[in-house]
Amino acid sequence: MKIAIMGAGAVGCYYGALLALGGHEVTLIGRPQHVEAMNRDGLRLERAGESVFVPVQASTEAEGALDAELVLVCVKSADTEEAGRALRPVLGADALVLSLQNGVDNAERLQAALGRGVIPVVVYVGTDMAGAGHVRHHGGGRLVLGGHLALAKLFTRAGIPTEISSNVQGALWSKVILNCAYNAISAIAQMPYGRFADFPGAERVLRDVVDECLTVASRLGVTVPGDMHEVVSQLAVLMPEQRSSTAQDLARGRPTEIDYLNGYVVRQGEALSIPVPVNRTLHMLVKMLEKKN
Ligand code: KPL
Repeated sequence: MKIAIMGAGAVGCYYGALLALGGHEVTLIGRPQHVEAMNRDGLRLERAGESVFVPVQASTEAEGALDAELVLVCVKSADTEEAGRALRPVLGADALVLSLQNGVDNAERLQAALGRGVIPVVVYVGTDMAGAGHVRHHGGGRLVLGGHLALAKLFTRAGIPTEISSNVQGALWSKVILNCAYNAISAIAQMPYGRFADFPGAERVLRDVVDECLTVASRLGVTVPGDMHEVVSQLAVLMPEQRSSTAQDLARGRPTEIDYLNGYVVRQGEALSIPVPVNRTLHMLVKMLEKKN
């Protein structure tokens, strides 16, 4: 299948590599530095101590998605509308568009910018970019999506464990709660998840973040599946070497997605008059560090 991936960051490159290894014709659309490297050498995937160069196409332009049957949008949350506007004139009538992004409302925002339906996909993967066109995997990789059995099969066949959920909104909240718990702390401390547990008080802070988020979600009528305290403590076991995408963005002097993570929960909490002091503090500290950069 012809697949285009908008956003050649760590998430886009990781899934792009697996889909290309699974026999699909993959085009990654991203920044010139990554595009040049991928067109020259292929996309380098490092995982489980092995490194492979995967042949892919790469482009800096949305036109790279021409004729694509499937489009995975993996851009940062702040770039969702721009990606939608760029893709709109390019996509064929039958192209399926998926949002694989952090945050709760990207699929809706993308849908509005594109003028067509978008399937939200929840992504659980620990990755980073080790260099131009070079992605490293640190754990996880599971996707959760609503409905689409054929898509779930396509991903699973490419070695991407995929679950179907009848409660995608709950699944999106479950993921944003993980992000609220880990992203800011990992960014402020520039620390991998496996080291959180050593710090006295960290467990309590994580618990408070989760409780605040769950209160907001529940007042919005969202049922978050599973025991979120357990899910949060398991992430450090699943991805001990991972630093959050927020930590990676800050380290590179880039804007973070924090307004769509803890910042989103703070805005919802304010609108509902629910106190969210821990999320507010984490959000503010990351904004301060962003300004300092
Ligand atoms: O989504 C992530 C992120 O860093 O943004 C997790 C799953 C927390 C992995 O780092």
